[in-house]
Amino acid sequence: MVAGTRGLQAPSEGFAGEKEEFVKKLLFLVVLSLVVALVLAPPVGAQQGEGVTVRMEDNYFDQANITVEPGTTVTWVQAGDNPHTSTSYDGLWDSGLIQGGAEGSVSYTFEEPGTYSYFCGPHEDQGMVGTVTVTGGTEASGQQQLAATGGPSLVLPAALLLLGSGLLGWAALRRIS
Ligand SMILES: [Cu+2]
Repeated sequence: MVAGTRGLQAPSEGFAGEKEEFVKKLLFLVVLSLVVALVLAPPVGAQQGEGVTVRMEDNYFDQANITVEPGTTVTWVQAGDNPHTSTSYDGLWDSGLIQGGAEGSVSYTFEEPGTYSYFCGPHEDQGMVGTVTVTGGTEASGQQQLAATGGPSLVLPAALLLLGSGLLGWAALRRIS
């Protein structure tokens, strides 16, 4: 009698054990997809307040034409032997003459979208000029920013994966009980 009961229970216990293993794997998948979704989620405002440095070489700006996001602070640093300036054509900033070898610099924070041109006083006629283009202000650039941060294109599949895993886990639990 006792032996017979054990004989009946043994296989069913083994079967239940396999199902438990299956549910554990599903739960692992759910947790994994949750972690993936968190990792892929774009950090909000990561580009805000970023700084960019442009070096004043002899006789050129090392990054003569740059594109930045609104709120970016650009700093021009004297890196040459000749005296240089960074001077906005629109009068927005002017470093004044910075002697060669000096640690001089000038910074300007760009808030409004647009293209800003500047030059070096002594070397403008040698082509020591540059532009800072600030993105935004149009539909197209807004979409580009979304794509650049991974936006909804990565979050949506992650959410679907999470939902699918959850449904599978729920179905497995219903089968067991
Ligand atoms: Cu110069």
